[in-house]
Amino acid sequence: MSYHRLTLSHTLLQEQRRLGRSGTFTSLMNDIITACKMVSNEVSRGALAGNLGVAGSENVQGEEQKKLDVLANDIFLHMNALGGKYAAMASEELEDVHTVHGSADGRYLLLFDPLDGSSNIDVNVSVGSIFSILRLPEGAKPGSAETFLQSGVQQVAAGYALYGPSTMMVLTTGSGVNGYTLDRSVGMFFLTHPNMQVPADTQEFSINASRQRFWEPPIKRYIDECLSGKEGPRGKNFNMRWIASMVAEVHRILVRGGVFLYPMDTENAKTGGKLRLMYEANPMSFIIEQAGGLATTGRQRIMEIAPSGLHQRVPVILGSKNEVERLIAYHQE
Ligand code: P6P
Repeated sequence: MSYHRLTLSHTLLQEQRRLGRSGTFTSLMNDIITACKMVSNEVSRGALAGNLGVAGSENVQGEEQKKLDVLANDIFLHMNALGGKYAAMASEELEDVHTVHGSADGRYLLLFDPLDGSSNIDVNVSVGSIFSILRLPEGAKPGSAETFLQSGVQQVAAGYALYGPSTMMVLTTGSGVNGYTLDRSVGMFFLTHPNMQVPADTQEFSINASRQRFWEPPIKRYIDECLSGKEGPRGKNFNMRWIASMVAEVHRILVRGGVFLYPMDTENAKTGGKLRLMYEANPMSFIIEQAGGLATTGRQRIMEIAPSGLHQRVPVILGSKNEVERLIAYHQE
């Protein structure tokens, strides 16, 4: 019975009252919620809405854009500009910063990957949207990329929407992590996963094993030990998952533990890794850390990286605390 549950808007209002906030943050969060509901609707209609397939364009990453990449990006830009609370936005799909005109009092910056994992769209596998919110630095001129180059610890909030068998939103504002499920009959997200915690131990790892020949020694050692199972140094068997949709991997880890690895390797070292710092690694690291997990490059806490560019790529190892600590130790040896 949904009506016994708190809605996402209610929990935001509770937080606003608890912290004595003005309501600006609540209203900008509601715009993101609306954008995610709209993207969910388009994703779920898929072929019926003619939304599958490629858009015939490339994004700033040189990746072929799917129609839904472009549509999700437009929805995020439009819905989040209306509230006038953002000074500017940055998207995986846009090379430059998108200045929000008419937002004189915009004190926040929004970064997002509007549709992460979109290579899964045409084969009907879960995809998601990832977002991160920063404050516009005092006295900064909105619209310059430099205002976005803040380390992950500066994030005001981070979250994702997962368009899976059910549509969920997971959100942190720095006081833990809550998960909400969309009830399409009333068009509202209801609190279904309060205070999510990543189990400290796991028997499940996520890595793209086709890149094994490029792995650095610490990764090779860790994965080999997992694959050795009960008879090996870990004394237990492991299972592997790779969905190629970071949002789905992170959500599974939040629910039942695990470790996700997209490490630096000899092939991607020239670009610094695969995943993007500002709108993938940082928001996911904030969520994982707030849920008791860890997030590292193997050599550095992700949220302490001083960004050098809006689309900077970094290695990502995140999830169950004890497994990530083991991987950090292997990188230090
Ligand atoms: P690969 C999706 O493109 C993404 O950014 C993440 O969501 C996902 O974890 C990763 O890249 C998949 O990368 O190399 O396995 O296709």
